[in-house]
Amino acid sequence: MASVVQQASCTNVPSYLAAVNAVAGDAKKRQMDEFTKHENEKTPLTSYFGAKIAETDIALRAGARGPTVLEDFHNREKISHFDHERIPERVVHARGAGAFGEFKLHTPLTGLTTAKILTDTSRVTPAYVRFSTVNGSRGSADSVRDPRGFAARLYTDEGNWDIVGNNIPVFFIQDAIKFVDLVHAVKPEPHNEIPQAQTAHDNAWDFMGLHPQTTHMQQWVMSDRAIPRSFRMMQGFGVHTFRLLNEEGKSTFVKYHWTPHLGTHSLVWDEALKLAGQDPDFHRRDLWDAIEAGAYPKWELGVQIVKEEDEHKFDFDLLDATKLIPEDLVPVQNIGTLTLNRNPVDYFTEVEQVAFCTQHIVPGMDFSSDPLLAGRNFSYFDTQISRIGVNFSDIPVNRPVCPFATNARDGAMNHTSKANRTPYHPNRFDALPTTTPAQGGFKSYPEVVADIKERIHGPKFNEFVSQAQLFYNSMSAPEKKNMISAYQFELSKCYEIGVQQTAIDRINLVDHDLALQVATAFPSVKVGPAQPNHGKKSAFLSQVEGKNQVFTAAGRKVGIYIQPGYSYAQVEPIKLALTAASVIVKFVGPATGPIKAGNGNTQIAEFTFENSRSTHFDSIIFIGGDDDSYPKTLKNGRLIHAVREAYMHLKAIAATGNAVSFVTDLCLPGDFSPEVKTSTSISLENGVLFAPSVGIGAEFTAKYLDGLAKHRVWDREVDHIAA
Ligand code: HDE
Repeated sequence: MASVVQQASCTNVPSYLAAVNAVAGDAKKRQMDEFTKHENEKTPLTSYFGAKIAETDIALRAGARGPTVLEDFHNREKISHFDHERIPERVVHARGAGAFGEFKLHTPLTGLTTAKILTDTSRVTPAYVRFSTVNGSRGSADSVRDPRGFAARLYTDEGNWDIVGNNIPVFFIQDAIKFVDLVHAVKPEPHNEIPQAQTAHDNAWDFMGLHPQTTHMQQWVMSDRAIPRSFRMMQGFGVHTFRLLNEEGKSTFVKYHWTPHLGTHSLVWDEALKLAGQDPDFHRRDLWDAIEAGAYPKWELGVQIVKEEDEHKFDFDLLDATKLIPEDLVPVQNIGTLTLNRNPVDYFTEVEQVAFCTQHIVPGMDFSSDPLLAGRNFSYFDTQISRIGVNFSDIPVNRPVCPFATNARDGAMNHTSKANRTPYHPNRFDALPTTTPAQGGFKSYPEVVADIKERIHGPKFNEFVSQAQLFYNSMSAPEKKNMISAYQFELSKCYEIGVQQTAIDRINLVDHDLALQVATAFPSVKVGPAQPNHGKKSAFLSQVEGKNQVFTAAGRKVGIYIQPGYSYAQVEPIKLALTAASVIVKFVGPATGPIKAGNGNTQIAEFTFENSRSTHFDSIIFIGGDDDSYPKTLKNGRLIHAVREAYMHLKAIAATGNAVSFVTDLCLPGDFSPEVKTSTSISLENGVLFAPSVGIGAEFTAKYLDGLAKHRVWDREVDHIAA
């Protein structure tokens, strides 16, 4: 059943031409094209070494019923290559999806850096982003509770710049040496490899309980941030503090932010759980479909700038990746726009083999001494060598678009003949390739370091609670409620009371009321005495009430449900208005293909009642029919469930004409006043829009778009969330 649902929701056949033609003049695309092999039916099938092959379906055998013979080189070659088709999946962030695009700077950081990508507004820089979950295997589901990777690569004219970030601005740990313990703890437990792609187990919470440094990140992961609605609706963060270096070699600290044009929005947990089965590719498909439809996702690149001399003015350490710089203290300045506009043509070579490295920076930038970043600068390069091989930088998706020349030689799968007889520096040919100390070659920042070598962090690294409180205090009421449920779900999957107790103790340090509420689900654990909460809030952290949050209907996916005999006059204006507002409209019918309206016109349904669920859409609309018998045709368990489910998931719903009574009487009896069925005007109750007898005009579509843009109907009766 689940697989039927999954397949049928793939509505866009990958369009090779769309992908190839999308970005004229893109230097990265032109480069990739040189390495792209276009096989078609006119090319004869050959062996891997070019011999034409006459038969590929039956192996060479000694007679019709005899043994298969070893001599068949084609059979051996075919199977043997297949045997070696996989490379190891990433040790973390194994499941992901990527896309190409471009970055345009609009506000130069003049005087702060020599990096042209951050100062030259005339450039269009090819870009690539891979989004991922962290914990699960390559085949796990997209919608699990987890941070999301947001690894961006900018193919600048000065070399590749990778910002290997997440959708959460802080991290679990402060020092890379702890990463191994963290990942061993959160991954499926080693004895039975359960659970997949989740932290809802004893080891994960044991680790978090024993490591106070995880307190802040834990709040984010238990919040709705860890179940994003879409990759297109996620923020991205470089997390660490980096440096910018100007002409004089002066350094400024910087944090990077990606802010989505569509706003930052999340699923609700029940929806996320269901999607893991109903469409495990939910996020990957959403990104793919949006790009194929020309609804290119965009983000603003923002920077938080801190002068070198202000390094110590905060009550947290800029080198501590478990802390953010509150935007209330240092505003984010948006400086450029990233657009993703081209899907890959080959997932393996363009997504699986993309190899990000935090150490990929360009002249005019440098690292800070964040101990987490230092470890990453080692780890990424190292992991690519075992995952892909030492020549991973030769793979097309990893090549820079600027000229590049190194003295690296040999290694497995080296496929470029380097006609250079002196691969060392200096050499008798005037040291080709030359170094460029005076022409902008990369130079490290000459940071003054004079201290004792020991295993120690700065004193501010030892404060773990303040920003966790800031985050929790800043949440709106529904977000707090969701966090309580998330904690209860996760800890209920821990079977050791000691693990639950330590977790509650830690939550109690953040907020006593939160601990009391979470603990209602665990009668065996005790909540200690109230601890002080500083009560401060940030105006920027809530997804419901946060400053700068964007609410738009654009990019949303709406399912319009129709049955034969539906009213074309009701469908058409909605379709036009939604499409004009950049909403992705999908029709759901009893079968795919043309569905006949009462007036004989047809509308193509791409989804069926059986192969889709309300979870595939941001909102659903039920269209009435041209005659009075129409509502009877809607008496279908799937449809009734769709309305109840969308209602429970707090989504905007609309019904027109005689489909109104279907919603009020059959699906949600008792939730609406009786007048909504007979009213001659439009009514909006509990986030459901009813137009029983009026024509579908500007008022209806404006109200509907407004509800859709709000993302969720947060004040809908909360009991339904748990129902
Ligand atoms: Fe990673 N991380 N990480 N990580 N990470 C990897 O590199 C690592 C950390 C992040 O789409 C690995 O290519 C260490 C923070 C993303 O291909 C590996 C530490 C952040 C991706 C690795 C961290 C990230 C990775 C696995 C602690 C957010 C996916 C495969 C110091 C700022 C990149 C690979 C892609 C992937 C190591 C912590 C983000 C093993 C040692 C903090 C988005 O090298």
